[in-house]
Amino acid sequence: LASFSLQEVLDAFKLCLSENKEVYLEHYVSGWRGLVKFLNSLGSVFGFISKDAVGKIKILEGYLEGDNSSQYATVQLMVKYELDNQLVDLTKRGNHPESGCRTLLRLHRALRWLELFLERLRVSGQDEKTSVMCADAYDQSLSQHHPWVVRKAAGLAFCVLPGREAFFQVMNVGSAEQVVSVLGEAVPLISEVYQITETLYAEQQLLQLP
Ligand code: 1Q0
Repeated sequence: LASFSLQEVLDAFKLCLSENKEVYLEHYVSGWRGLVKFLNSLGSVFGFISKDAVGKIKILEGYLEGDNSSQYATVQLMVKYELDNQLVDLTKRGNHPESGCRTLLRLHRALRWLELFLERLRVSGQDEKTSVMCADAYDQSLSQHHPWVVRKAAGLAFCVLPGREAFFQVMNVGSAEQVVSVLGEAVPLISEVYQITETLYAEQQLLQLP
């Protein structure tokens, strides 16, 4: 099993955007696969998070490999296809609890957390705690979509995150300076992918999908 590399995740998110700023689902999913690898290397405390992410990745992979795969080439195509064919539960859970739209929305919300967390890491000083950076990013983003019990469990998991130095080592890109420089490249990329998806979902009023 190949070990995690931040560069690999960065490459996947780079490949995500087409020339006319559409988001390729294949590379989006592959970026998440890389992130899950990272999460798994942090230990079993993160298992409940990793399990949920893997479940969602698998759902999207299913569409990518399924009979209608051409309709899932980009997020833009997926949204149009699923809406045009009434494949999305819009107001309450019903016949389509695993639509591509609602599944991607969960990862999309998590991508905002990632953007905030990586930016905090990038500008952090040597003595700053990853657990605090992670919790702050979570409180500003994903936590709003989670019930109390999930927020509680997430908070407990953050406490056992490795320190900044060990964290940088697991990223596997070299010295702290190199990590900071790769993060400087990664954050704007992730941010752009996030913004494009956010705008699309807002236009289609999909930001609250059950
Ligand atoms: C490094 C620490 C990682 C912390 C991840 C923060 C997210 C915490 C989320 C905890 C919730 C997970 C439990 C399940 C929640 C679901 O209810 C929820 C909604 O789905 P549904 O189907 O019930 O409506 N699911 C989600 O909100 C999706 C959560 C996905 C989280 C995916 C996190 C992947 C982790 C990546 C590690 C990134 C490490 C960053 C540094 C690496 C350098 C690039």
